[in-house]
Parts: sequence; C-alpha cells; structure tokens
Amino acid sequence: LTVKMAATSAKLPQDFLWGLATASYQIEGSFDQDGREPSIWDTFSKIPGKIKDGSNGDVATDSYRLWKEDVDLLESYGVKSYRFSIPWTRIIPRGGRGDPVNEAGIKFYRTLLEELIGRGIVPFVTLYHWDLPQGLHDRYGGWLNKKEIIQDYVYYAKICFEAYGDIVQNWITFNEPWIISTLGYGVGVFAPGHVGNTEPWIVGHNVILAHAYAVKLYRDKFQVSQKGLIGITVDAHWLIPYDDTPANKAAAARGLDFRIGRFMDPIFKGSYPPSLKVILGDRLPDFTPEEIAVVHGSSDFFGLNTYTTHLVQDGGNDENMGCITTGHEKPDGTQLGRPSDAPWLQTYAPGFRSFLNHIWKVSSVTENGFPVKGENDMPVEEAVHDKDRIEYFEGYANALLQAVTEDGVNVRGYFGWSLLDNFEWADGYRIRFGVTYVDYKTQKRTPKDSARFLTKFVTWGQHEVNKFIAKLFFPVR
Ligand code: GBH
Repeated sequence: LTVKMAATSAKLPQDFLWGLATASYQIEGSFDQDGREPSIWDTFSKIPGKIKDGSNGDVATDSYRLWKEDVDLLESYGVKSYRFSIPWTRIIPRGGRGDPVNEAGIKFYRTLLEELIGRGIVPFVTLYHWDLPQGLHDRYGGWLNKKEIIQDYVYYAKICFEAYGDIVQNWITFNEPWIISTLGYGVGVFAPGHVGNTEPWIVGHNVILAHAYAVKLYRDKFQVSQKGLIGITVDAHWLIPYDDTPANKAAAARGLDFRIGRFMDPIFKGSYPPSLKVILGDRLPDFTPEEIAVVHGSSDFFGLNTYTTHLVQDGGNDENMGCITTGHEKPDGTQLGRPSDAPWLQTYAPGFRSFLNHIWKVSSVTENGFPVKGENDMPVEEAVHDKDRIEYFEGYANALLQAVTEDGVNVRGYFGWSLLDNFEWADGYRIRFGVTYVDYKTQKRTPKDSARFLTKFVTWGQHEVNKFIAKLFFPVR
C-alpha cells in the first residue's frame, strides 16, 4: 500500500485528532434493551416506504453488544480519536426533565469512554445525532415546542456533563441542524417525516437555542473544572458557481447562507444571514436580545461534516437551499468527480481545500467519507478492496494537509465516516460508508483496505511531523 503525501513537511497541530465517526442509531441495535425507549427514528423507520430496503436500526451493527470489538478495531487502526453519539433515549428514555434517568444507560457509556481512554483514544461525543425521544415528540411536539424542548435538552446535556464531563474533553451539541430541521420537518424524508415550509425554520431556530443554552450551562458550571471544548457541527457541500455569471455566483453564496450561515452566523456573528429574511419573510423567527446574547459566541469550534462539492445555478423553488439548483455536471457535459453509490456524492478533493479556506476558522472536520459504487452488491472479498474509497481519503486528506500547511487554515481534527458499514438512514443498509465491512447476517467485521490506508496515512504523516508527536498519537501501552 503506497501513501502519497502532498505536503511532506506537514505541520499539523500537536493535538490534531485523526479519527473515525459513528452515530448511535446507525450502529447500536438492542433497541429495547436496558431500559431504552423509542426515538423518532425507531418510529419513522417502521413506517412502510420510509426506508428504501424496508430496514430499521433494531439490530444495525449490533454495536451495543459488540462495542468492545469495535474499540479493538479502532485501536488496531491506530486512530487517535473516536467520534460517537450518545442516544438521549438510553440516558433519559422518555426524554423529559421530570422523567427518570436510566442508570444502565449512564453506565454503558461510562464503560465505553473508560475503555477508549484506557487505550489512548480521545472521545469526541455528540449529544444529539437525530434520535429525539419519541416521548417528547408525543407529549408536546418535540422540536416544535420551544419552551419545553430547550429545557429538556439542556437537562439531558447536564446529565451527560455530570456523568462524563470529567473524562470527556470534546462535546458536540448537535449533528447537522439543517438535516434535523429541513429533512425532518420540511422535506419529510427523515424522522419525524413532516412536510411543509414553516416548521423547518421553527425547528432550526429552537435547535440553535437549545445548543446555546446547553453551552451556557457547560461554561457556567462545568468548563472551568472540566476544561473541555463544546461546539456544534453543521453539514454542507462546498458550492461552486456553475459558471461565471453574476446570478450563479450569487446563488452559490446564497446556498451557503442557507445551509451553514443559517446556523453558524447567529452563533459566530450574532444574526441570521440577511438573505434568509429576503426569501422567508416572517417565517424566519427572531431572536430576542437576551437570546442572541446567549447564542452569539456559543461554539468553541466550527464542526463541519462535508463529503462533496456541488455546482450551483440560480433558480428553482427549493427555498431550503435559498432557491438554487445543484448538480455535478459541468457546462462541458463532463462530471465534476468520481461518482459514488450515493447520487449526492462525488469525489472532489480540490473543493474540500477551498471549503476549508472559506471557513478559515474551521476547527474540526467531523465527518468525511465515501460509499464505493456498487459495493453493496459485491461479495466481501471484493468489497474490502475499496480502491475508490482510498482514492477519496487520499485526495481529501492531502487537501486538508495543504489547507493547513500551505494556506494556514486552522484545522484541528478529521474524522472519517465511518468506522463501520451501518444503517444509512433512509437508504437502509444498501449504502456502505465503512472502512470496516460488516456482514449483516453474522455481524462479522472485516477491515477494508481503506482502513489500512488511513492507518498508514496517519502514522506516516505524524512520523514526518516529528517523532515525539508520533508517540503522542500512538501511546504505547
Ligand atoms: C452525514 O450527513 C450524517 O451525519 C451521517 O449520519 C450519515 O451516515 C452520513 O452523512 C452519510 O450520509 O440527498 O435526499 O438523498 C451528511 C449529510 C444528509 C447528506 C442526507 C446526504 C441524503 C439525503 N447527508 N443526505 S438525499
């Protein structure tokens, strides 16, 4: 296996975190064990027609039982960090601040965290990766009910800070608020499956506030002693104008306003991007002065999940993206990059470098990965030779190195998606993102070539940086 490094004198920060990521509902299974109650994804995935292959996360990769095997894999891959999510439904199964806390759930993640730390793997914990307790949705409308949901989310966060904050130094409040609000409450392809053009903006607003008040609590009560970082992760494709026309250039900028500025501008700049108001008018909620004071500055880092680049043209009526149309086909009819198994994703590493430069404050790329075309139809012996995924990671990791070493962008971590093939939401099990192949009948895990590639890349890169740092990355037990 050869590893081509663009920047041989790579200087990544000493504490740069190379890692892999997962999320609870996509891997855990054991949906009714140890006191767990349903989330909106349990309910949604069981509605006929919502998941392409009719599957759900009842078993997934069985990681609630096989978690130790997964930690073995992480260790064998030599990653420095593991990003996973804690499901609210195992901590407070019915969700509310008056509902019982589940000791079995608390204990499970404590054990997992201690195991990771014992093996020198830094945990990066997401508090919410889409699995809202169904109880809260039924009781008061979940994310639509500002007054209730903010208090319940902050209470849930508090339980986690208390239970794990002494050993968790990296918190992500929310994974991808655009997906939560827009795909869940507007387009309806994700849980809870609502369709409409008002709810997404209310939900997005409430998620920002829940995030901000949880961060305030962390900073007021925990950060001084626990000394961790807390922030939020958004998702976006890098957007390039289809051509040089002013309308398409403006469309690309507007698309970024709607996908990430919608969340990151209130947090980093103190207000929504003006382009939102133009299109949404009164449907965009306002922050009170007291609220915006809490929201502004409420993230210690800019978490970014990004997989691909889209070409943008002005027009269309998809107001969720600011009335733009996107695709991968260039004006000359050729494709931007290599197609994957998911229609929305093509390889385009130069776009990644541009994106990192655009968000010069970026602190952590919290997801980045590739489903090889046709992989699900291959036998395992073939699937593990995932050349296209290696090419993808190689291109993106080198783009990252260049952004840091040549462009001076401050990137602090990189998490490949994903440690395992897993439940790919509405696509079910048909699309595989893992660097580890999972046989869903036996739950046997087989490392793919891309896992070994990442190990080499990380090892080699650190070795070049400086042998001492290499030791920090791979603590000898
Ligand atoms: C990440 O979201 C998620 O955080 C992670 O859980 C997931 O497994 C990973 O992506 C891979 O998809 O265009 O209508 O087909 C990234 C944002 C959200 C982009 C869903 C693709 C597909 C919806 N993704 N979206 S659609």
